[in-house]
Amino acid sequence: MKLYFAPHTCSLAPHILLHELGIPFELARVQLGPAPTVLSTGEDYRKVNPLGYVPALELDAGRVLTEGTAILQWLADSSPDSPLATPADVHQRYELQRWLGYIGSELHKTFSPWLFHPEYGEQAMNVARVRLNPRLDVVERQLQRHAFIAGDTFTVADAYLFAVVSWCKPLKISLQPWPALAGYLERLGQRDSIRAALAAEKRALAA
Ligand SMILES: N[C@@H](CCC(=O)N[C@@H](CS)C(=O)NCC(=O)O)C(=O)O
Repeated sequence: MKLYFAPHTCSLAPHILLHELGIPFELARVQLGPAPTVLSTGEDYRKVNPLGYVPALELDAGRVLTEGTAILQWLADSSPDSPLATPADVHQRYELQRWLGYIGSELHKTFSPWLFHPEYGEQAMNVARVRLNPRLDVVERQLQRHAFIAGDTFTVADAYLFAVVSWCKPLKISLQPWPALAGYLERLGQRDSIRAALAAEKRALAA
């Protein structure tokens, strides 16, 4: 199994999950930009994902899965005995879907143009910054009531939330208004899976 990734992006989420589940995998680093390429080969990454987005997961059968939330759930369900597999309980299942949708459309895609597309300009970035506040408020309220984003146990949505909200630091967004979120990031940052994924990203950047 091969994970196409780029350091400091949402591909951190499936990277964390691969460690969490103990699934053997290799990494292929993608250089994001106008013409994304897999650095080690120079090959055009759009052959893997036509939009040039990370993450993509090459399955052992050679098929490629794109879209972060599908990858996360595919990985979790490929270990059906894991507590990370899709919950059987209908309420829990849709609570998880709710948060995956929320993180993807309300958080990730508010941050994303700002981070990866400076051509959107300063005005778009200022709008994104303002729009983030009420969206982080929603997360804060949930984390005041629960240890994890979809309830009281770690789920695939936590891997995704961790990856996305970690962007606050490089963007110099203070987490002071969201203390439960700040504590959550601190706590999750101690997880072995997250430490291992971040260490691998660091090694990739240094290589
Ligand atoms: N819909 C895709 C979006 C993934 C995405 O936005 N990836 C970002 C990194 S976090 C990216 O590759 N951006 C490159 C670009 O926008 O050109 C998914 O959810 O997997």
